[in-house]
Amino acid sequence: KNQERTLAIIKPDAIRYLGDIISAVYENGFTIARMRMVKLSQNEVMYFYSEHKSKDFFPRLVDFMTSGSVVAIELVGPDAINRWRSIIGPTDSQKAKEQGPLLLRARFGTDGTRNALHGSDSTTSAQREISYFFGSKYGTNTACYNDTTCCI
Ligand code: YYY
Ligand code: MG
Repeated sequence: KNQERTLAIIKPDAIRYLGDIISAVYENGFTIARMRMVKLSQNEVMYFYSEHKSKDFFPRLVDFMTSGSVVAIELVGPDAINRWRSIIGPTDSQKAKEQGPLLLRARFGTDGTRNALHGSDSTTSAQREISYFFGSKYGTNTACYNDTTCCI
């Protein structure tokens, strides 16, 4: 009861820590519903992060997220959305290191871009992001950013 779903992403800089991250997921009482490894194209990343398209860090974010494979994980658990975000810590891994060495972005991330992990920030984002990676045909992300050939 009170079960909620959220979308976690293990980013390219943290793929080498896949095992430790999966352990942390279960140690914190989450269940994995679905999981998928994928190398995203630039257009796929631009679409996933389109809320940030006008930010100065956007090109850096797209470069980083296309620098290697990612693992998308559909997490299930009580208060999953907020709890996963509080376990990973603040966006900037340097800030996470100041807040506590056990935060996952402190353990596995480096800076404000290479921060190891993603977590949905609301039920609306969680639904959108889960369908993005796990929707029918893996292709519900049809409105890709400025490109129709990018659907995963
Ligand atoms: O939700 P969260 O990932 O914690 O941060 P957002 O503000 O949504 O930014 C998404 C993503 O963009 C962040 O995980 C890293 C990157 N980013 C960046 O490279 N530089 C910034 N100053 C802010 C965010
Ligand atoms: Mg965000």
